[in-house]
Amino acid sequence: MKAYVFEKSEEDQREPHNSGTYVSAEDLAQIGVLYWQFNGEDALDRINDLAAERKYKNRDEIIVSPEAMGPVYEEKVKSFFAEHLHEDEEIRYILDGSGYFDVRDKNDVWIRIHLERGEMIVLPAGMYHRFTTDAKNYIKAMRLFKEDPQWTPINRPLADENQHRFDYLKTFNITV
Ligand code: KMT
Ligand code: NI
Repeated sequence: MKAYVFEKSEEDQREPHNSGTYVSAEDLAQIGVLYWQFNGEDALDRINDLAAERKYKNRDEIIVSPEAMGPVYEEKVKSFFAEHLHEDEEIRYILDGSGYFDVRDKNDVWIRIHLERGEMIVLPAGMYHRFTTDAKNYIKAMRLFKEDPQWTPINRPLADENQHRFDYLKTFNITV
């Protein structure tokens, strides 16, 4: 995992946009982002333990790549990159490939989190974020859910008035 302040530029969203200002896993935990690395033979057991502990009952797998998605790939990549939140956690385990999860910090600054195979992330309900593949254009991820898949994105600014947004801000002491 590598996390840093996203530097805005005219480059494609899949380029690194690395400002050189790095952010630690502890900093991410402060805004409610959880992170683990599960590699090796017992990776699946450890995911299963975490899923049991945190009551993630369902899961599926997704591949985001031009090969898997065909001509709609570019469109999909753009839609994942629209700033949004969910009313439930967003839980991802990277099975293969890599990609960027961008999250808003307490000052509404974009933090870019690069994840690779074996890494797992939980974004809290109500946190604004977006996703993109990186320049390799390939990620395979396990998506876990507390209940039935309920990951409808609610885009900004519509979600500004959402109760899950208010709850998130309150929990992490964020004033807007
Ligand atoms: C998301 O939430 O944007 C996605 O599910 C993208 C694929 S998971 C790496
Ligand atoms: Ni999302």
